[in-house]
Parts: sequence; C-alpha cells; structure tokens
Amino acid sequence: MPNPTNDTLLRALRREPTPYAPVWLMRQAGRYLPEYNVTRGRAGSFMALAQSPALATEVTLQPLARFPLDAAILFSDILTVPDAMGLGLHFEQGEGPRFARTAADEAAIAALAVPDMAKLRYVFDAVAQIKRALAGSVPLLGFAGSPFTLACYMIEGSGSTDFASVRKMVCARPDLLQRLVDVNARAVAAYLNEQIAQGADAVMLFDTWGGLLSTAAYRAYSLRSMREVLAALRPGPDGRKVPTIVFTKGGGQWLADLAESGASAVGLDWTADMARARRDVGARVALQGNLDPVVLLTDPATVTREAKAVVRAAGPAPGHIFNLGHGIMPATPPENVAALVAAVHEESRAARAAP
Ligand code: 1CP
Repeated sequence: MPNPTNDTLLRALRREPTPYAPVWLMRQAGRYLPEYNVTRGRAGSFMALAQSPALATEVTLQPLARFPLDAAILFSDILTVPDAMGLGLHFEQGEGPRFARTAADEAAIAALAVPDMAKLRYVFDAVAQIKRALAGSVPLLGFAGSPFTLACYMIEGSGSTDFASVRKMVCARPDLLQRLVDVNARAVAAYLNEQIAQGADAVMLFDTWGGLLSTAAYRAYSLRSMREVLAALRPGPDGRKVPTIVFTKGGGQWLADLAESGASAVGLDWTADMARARRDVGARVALQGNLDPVVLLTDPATVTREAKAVVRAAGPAPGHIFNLGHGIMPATPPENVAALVAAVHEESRAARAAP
C-alpha cells in the first residue's frame, strides 16, 4: 500500500523533519459542523451513525472537505468496547452516554471477558471504507479509550464530574479495579490491532480521566495498562511499526512517565507548558497539542494570535503535532477552525524556513 500523499503527521510522529507542523483536532467531526448534525439526524441516533460504516465514512470526511487538515480520525466512540462487552450503550439527544448495566461489583467484573471482535465489525469496516475514500490523501488515525478511562464509565454507568465511586474503588477494592483494567487492556489491544490490520496509519489512546488519580494510582491503573496495550500492538500491513499517541488529560505532571510509556507521541492538554515539555522530553517523544478549545469560541484574529503562540512555544524542531488541549466544543464557529488551520500552517512553515 503506498504511503499517504500528505504524510506530514506520520513524519512528525516519528520526529522526522516536516515543512510545517501537521494539524488535526480532537472531535474534528462533530456537532459544531451543520453537515454533521444533518447526517446525525438522518441516522436517528449517535449509535446508528457510528454503526453504519457508510455514514461514519461520510462524517469522518466532512471536516476534511472544509479545512486542509493533515489527518482524518475514525468517527466512532471509545465506549464501543464496553458496549461489545455487553453493557448496553445508548446516547440520548443532548445528553452524554449511558450504560444499561454497570461493572461495579465483584460478580459483574468477574463476568467480563474480551469481547468477540466480530461484535465490533462495524468499526473495522468503517476503517477500511474510510481508507478507501481517503485514497491516500492524508493518514487515518484509529483510536480507543485507555483501559482506566473505560473502567470509569463501566463502574459509573455514565459520565461524571469527579468519578468518586471509581476513586473510592482504588482504595476500597484495588483487586477489582485491577481485574477490570486488565480485561480492558486485553480488549483494547485486540481492538486497536484490528483497526491497524484494516489500515489505520496511527492510533491514539484517550485517557480522559487518568488525571483524576493520585500519582501512585495513576501509575498503577492508568499508565501501566496503557503500556501493556502499546506493547501488544502489531505492525501495520506494510510491516512497519504504527506510530502511537497517548493523551492523559491532566497528565502534565507525569510527562516523564508518559515519555517512557512506549508511545511515539504524548498529547498535552492546555494547562501544560508546551515549551518546557519540548525541552524536557522532546528528544524522546513527539508532542501533540495544546491550544485551549475555548479559544475557538472567540474570533478569527484572536484564534490566529493564540494558535501562533502555541506554534512558537513548540518551536521549529521536528516532532510537534498541533492540536487542541481537548475536544472541539459544539459552539465553535467553523470559520474559526479555518483561521486556526491556516495560522498553524503559515507560522510553522515560516519558522522552519527561518535561517
Ligand atoms: O450527540 C452526538 O452527536 C454525540 C457527540 C459525540 C461525538 C461527536 C460523542 C458522544 N462521541 C463523539 C465522537 C468521538 N468520541 C470521537 C470521534 C473522532 C473525533 O472526531 O475526534 C472520539 C475520538 C471520541 C472519544 C471519546 N468519547 C472520549 C475521549 C476523548 C474526550 O473527549 O475526552 C470520551 C470521554 C468519550 C465519551 C463520550 N462520547 C460522547 C460524549 C458526549 C462523551 C463524553 C461523555 C462525558 O461527559 O463523560
């Protein structure tokens, strides 16, 4: 299979020189795009959209038709894996995810197993279909939730601001949490390996809630299980190692640990100091981030100024992938995204050309 024509992202993940900093945005397909809302309305529900490879392909490509982004990301959700484990996922319009059953006690956790990957066929079919539709134009990112972040939703049964029941389990029943995280790690590794087999050019682990843990608990339940997943990934169809990204929201204080996780790149949220991160670990891993997504709620001039500041903080050395510090917000005006992508390309190209 030929390399994607625009392989800036893959080169930056490998810390090879690129003419500019590649940019993609977490949640780049989503509710801020009117065309996404039309397709979602047609599908009837988020799950119906995600479970149709044709519609998932359509919405994956929507942001790329508007903006010269340097990567596509599979349109799906991290919670497809616990759904396939039998927890019964559904999304109400305007609300977050809900599970019909939780995995919060001894019996429910003991009953969990790595799901038959055939239940997630719709995801792998979407990866294959998106790859064909991209026709080599830009790389396709696959993804999964981290074993710990999936455990948070499985224990709680829905989203939460503090996941207190999960943090309680850390000290009250560490054995149960360990069992849950272990089965999730095996499931996530199998899930990502199948995405890789279908052509995902790079894969990312979203550890949205690892930042809620104490340092000791983070290392024991989140970081260690992510290392296990990364160590279990197989090469791509071309025989090369597939680049990987780990993102722990709130994980800036564990940057040295994350740099040793085995990932090619570490994603930073907007609270992290990008310039310092590049100095401290930039010779060992690529860094992704880290504009505050609320900047995109302002105006094109402000977006341009703030995006250029992140590009300057990261500097022109190889290994910076521009992104937001977390997902794009539904109230984002699309014209601000256009200004962002143009500013990143222009500023980073100029910095690399400077004598
Ligand atoms: O109503 C809608 O249309 C649903 C909104 C939506 C979207 C667009 C959800 C529900 N999921 C998604 C897609 C999605 N989710 C992607 C697609 C690729 C992209 O464009 O980036 C990805 C990578 C995710 C990952 C995801 N889902 C995470 C990790 C990243 C993050 O944002 O922290 C998490 C925590 C979820 C769970 C989830 N799914 C959806 C929502 C609203 C949530 C958050 C629930 C909560 O509040 O805890």
